[in-house]
Amino acid sequence: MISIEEARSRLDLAGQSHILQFWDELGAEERNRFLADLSYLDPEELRDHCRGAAEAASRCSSPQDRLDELMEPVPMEFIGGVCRSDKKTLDDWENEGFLQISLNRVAVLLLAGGQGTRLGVPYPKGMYNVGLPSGKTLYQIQAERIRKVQELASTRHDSMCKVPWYIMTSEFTLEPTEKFFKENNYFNLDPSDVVMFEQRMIPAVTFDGKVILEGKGKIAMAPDGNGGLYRALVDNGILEDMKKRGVQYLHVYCVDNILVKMADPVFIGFCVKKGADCGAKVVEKAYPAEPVGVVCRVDGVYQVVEYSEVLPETTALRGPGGGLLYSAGNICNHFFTLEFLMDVAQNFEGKLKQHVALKKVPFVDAKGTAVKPDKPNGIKMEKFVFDVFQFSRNFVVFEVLREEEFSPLKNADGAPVDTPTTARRSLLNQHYRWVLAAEASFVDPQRESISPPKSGWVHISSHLLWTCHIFSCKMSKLQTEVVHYINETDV
Ligand code: UD2
Repeated sequence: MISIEEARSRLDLAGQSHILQFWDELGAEERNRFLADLSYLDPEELRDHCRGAAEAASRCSSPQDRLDELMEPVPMEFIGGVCRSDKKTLDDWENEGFLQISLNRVAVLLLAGGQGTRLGVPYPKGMYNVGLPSGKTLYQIQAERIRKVQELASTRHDSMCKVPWYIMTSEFTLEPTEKFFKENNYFNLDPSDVVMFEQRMIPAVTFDGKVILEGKGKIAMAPDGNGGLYRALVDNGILEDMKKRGVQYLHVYCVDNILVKMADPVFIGFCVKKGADCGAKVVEKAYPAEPVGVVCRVDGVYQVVEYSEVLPETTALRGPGGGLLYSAGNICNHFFTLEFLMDVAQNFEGKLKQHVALKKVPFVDAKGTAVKPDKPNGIKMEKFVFDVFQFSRNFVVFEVLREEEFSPLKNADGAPVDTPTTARRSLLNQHYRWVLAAEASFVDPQRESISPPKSGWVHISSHLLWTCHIFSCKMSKLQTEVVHYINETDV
């Protein structure tokens, strides 16, 4: 740990000496903790970060920084996808995906370092229970899907395969996530196959480039965005770990999509067969203001333009057929080869764009009084996970059906979209469709036949918890054709 003299001289160098303005008022323990935090700050990096943030914030609303004029939609023929392909092609991709999984070449990587401010719960989003009859949390649903995909690949190829689960957390989410997994016995996954690591945190800055103090002895820090992944992979030796395990392909996804298909064999197989080093799943955008980025070309290069960085009039543009011109909605489901990630780590990480987010950051004022601002007062700089697409040599896009693959949990109930209620309904509706597709029949507890329940009422679960009892399904059909991603065998 550094001394107070050293801290002062570093902060002077960075032009941030105000950080120690309350030093004399701190107790011994607080001082130690503060110095420990300060010892991680490199003065030059801090100076550049603060300057860069203030400059970027002053520019961010200026027209020359906008990409709207340079955007072009992705040509339709470039997009592969579920609806555009026949059964044989889809089967081929799925077979390829399962083969790669069975050879232990596929891992999943969860981005779970976000603070989940919109949902407003004081714990990591993955621990959220959306109110399914089984009471399963997002983490449990994801863990069970990993077990299921491992099981299916193992059965098909007579192997005992593993799909390691890498989980990127942040200072906010690491401890509770670890505790939650331990308390839940890692949801019956092998703990050595669940690898948690932490992304970096960076200081929030005022509009005039000063680090914000959250307390008298505490800097307001925030995770460096989900594009902090690439530094975190290096900081924590994760790329080596992947290499050691023989992993070649990564499915990277975000925590809050209740319908996420873990290590989706069709998507993996599609990307592998196309020889892609990088790929993105998309759904057709539902409405112009939907908060998803769009995959498009900017100056001829494929990339995602985030919803927060495009003008409303651009998102509302219509194509010749009347649909949205920019309709390839990013759902934060990405494919990367390990080789590509290594290339990014070595050659491109430093070139990733810093995005500006203007936020309400609680702070202490000059008198040391805690203030909760009611309008944005601070700048948080973030990198985005998809900003590496531009460095890809062979980038592919894969379109999937929204009702099968995308229903994110972003907001608390009461909001019009992306709430616990909408997420729960999406999953239950999907199970209902699966059961109907399997030609199941529905019976009451006395085994009397009843008419099918309403959609949104069927929940297939390993614990046999559903609102309506289902006894006489054609199980072989249900298992082989429909129940690919749930951990269920005993309906
Ligand atoms: C993300 C996508 C957006 C769209 C949407 C779909 C990005 C930058 N944007 O927007 O284009 O696909 O999802 O739901 O990917 N996270 C971290 N560390 C951080 C910040 C976030 O791990 O510092 C994780 C977070 O825990 C979550 C994921 O990244 O799992 C996406 O973050 P978000 O929910 O804040 O992103 P959103 O909805 O603005």
